[in-house]
Amino acid sequence: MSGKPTAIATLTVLTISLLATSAGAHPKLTSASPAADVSSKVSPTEIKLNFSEGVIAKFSGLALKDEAGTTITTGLPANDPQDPKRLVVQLPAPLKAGHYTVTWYAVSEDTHRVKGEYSFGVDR
Ligand SMILES: [Cu+2]
Repeated sequence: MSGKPTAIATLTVLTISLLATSAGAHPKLTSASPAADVSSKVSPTEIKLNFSEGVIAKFSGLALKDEAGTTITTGLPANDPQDPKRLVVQLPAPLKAGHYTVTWYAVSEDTHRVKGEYSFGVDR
C-alpha cells in the first residue's frame, strides 16, 4: 500500500527524463531502395533502408507483404558493414510483378524506436 505513491513518483521522473533525452534524437528514414512509390522492371535482390542515424540491426527489421497481404519471406536484417545507418534485408526469391508494402521498425543507437511503412512496385 505505502509503496504505491513512491512507484508513481519514480515513474514520473523516468517519463520526464525519457522525454528530455528523446527531443530531436529520433532516427528518420531518409531513403530506401527500392524507393517509395516507384515501380521497377527488375525484382530487387534486397531492401535497403537508410536512416538519419545509426540503427541496431538486431532490434530492427521489416515485414514485406504483397498486395494480397501475404508476407514475403526475407532474410534477417543486417547493418551495412560500410554504413551503420543502413539496414539491409536480403530477398531470397525474385518478387513477382505487383505492389509491395514494407512495414519497417528500427531502434537507433540511442535506443529510440521508430517505425513506418511505404510501398513500391515491380512490373515486368
Ligand atoms: Cu530518438
